[in-house]
Amino acid sequence: MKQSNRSLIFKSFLILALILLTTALLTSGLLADYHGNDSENGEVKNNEIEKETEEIDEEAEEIEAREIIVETHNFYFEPEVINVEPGEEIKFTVKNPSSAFHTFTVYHSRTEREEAVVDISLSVGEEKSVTVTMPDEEQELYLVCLPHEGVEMIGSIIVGELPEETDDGEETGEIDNSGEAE
Ligand SMILES: [Cu+2]
Repeated sequence: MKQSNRSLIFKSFLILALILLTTALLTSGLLADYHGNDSENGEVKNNEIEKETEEIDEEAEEIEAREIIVETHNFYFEPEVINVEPGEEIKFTVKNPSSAFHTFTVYHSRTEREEAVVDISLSVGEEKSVTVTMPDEEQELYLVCLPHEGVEMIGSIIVGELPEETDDGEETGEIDNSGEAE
């Protein structure tokens, strides 16, 4: 009796184990299948997004440079401060409605004048346009009318966002070591 009981229990265990194994296999199979489909859908979506991005890039290339209109007057620029983004394509259209000759000249700074970023000369009533790619680094460019620099016909082109200046003209967060430097 005992022996047959044992074999019965053993058989039951075996059947139970088989059922569990089958269930486990089926479940894992189904899950794998589900995930498989999921990633396929994901790939399709990614491809669609890539295509859309390419289309947007192509559109962006077709967009013309941003136009900034500047007027030269006796003896100031209007506007005096121009804000641009680093690397931005800008079409400067400069108009001279004043009664004097002016230039719209842009240098990297008041002292760095080896290479002008922009240099346009305008006789009375003239209008000229030039398209320029702005520098990639954030900085303040120096705008000047060459014949009228003496009367402070100057301005600036701010590329990107420069740190705000404090009252004494020092950049915020900068250690004041002007006494030691020179
Ligand atoms: Cu001038």
